[in-house]
Amino acid sequence: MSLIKYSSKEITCKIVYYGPGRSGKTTNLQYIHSRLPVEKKTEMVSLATAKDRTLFFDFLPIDLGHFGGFRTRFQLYTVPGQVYYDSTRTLVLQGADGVVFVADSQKVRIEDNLESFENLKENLVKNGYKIDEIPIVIQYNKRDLRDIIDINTFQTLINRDHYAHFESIAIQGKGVISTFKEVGIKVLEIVRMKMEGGHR
Ligand SMILES: Nc1nc2c(ncn2[C@@H]2O[C@H](COP(=O)(O)OP(=O)(O)OP(=O)(O)O)[C@@H](O)[C@H]2O)c(=O)[nH]1
Ligand SMILES: [Mg+2]
Repeated sequence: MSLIKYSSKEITCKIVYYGPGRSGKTTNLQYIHSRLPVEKKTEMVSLATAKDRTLFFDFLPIDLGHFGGFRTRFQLYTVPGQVYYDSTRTLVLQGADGVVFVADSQKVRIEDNLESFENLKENLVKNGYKIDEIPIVIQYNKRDLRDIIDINTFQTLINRDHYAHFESIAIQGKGVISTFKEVGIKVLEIVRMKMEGGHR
């Protein structure tokens, strides 16, 4: 849950990129990292296998400057998508303020996407969330490939709850920033409501 520190006027929010193995979660963070201005460049931490599969998580801290007089930071994480890392996914999801679900558009990956989206909901519940209280944004990635699922079909299969959705080609950076902005705005709206509600 977002950390609002009134004494030092700091806000920290956690955003988790979730989705099936190799859908492009790490690539999203790498692109965002590459676009950070020099003065805000931070280290991106990736705990990966030799084959570049995320083993535990990726972590990218971002300093957004000031928001309502508070120094605001986002912490971006990715989960490992491979099915057998479920306990790690549950752990990384803990305390998330927003989730980006990165789906792989290839037709052959449809089942993996559905399974991963169900797994996200299960793990949110395991962490004590109600599904409708956390912002979720869906990203349909790898739109550059052949044999991809058309967006309407995708929407019917995965996005029955009408979350905001974006098409992307993360390796080219397309759609990455718009996805991030959307989840960021939603997360900050909740922070603002909390602050106005005087939850301290
Ligand atoms: N063609 C294409 N390839 C992509 C795109 N986005 C990512 N990739 C490639 O897909 C592969 C997997 O990307 P990652 O970002 O490592 O995937 P991940 O979701 O972090 O995978 P795990 O860590 O195993 O869960 C890499 O080879 C990427 O370069 C895209 O939009 N189009
Ligand atoms: Mg990864």
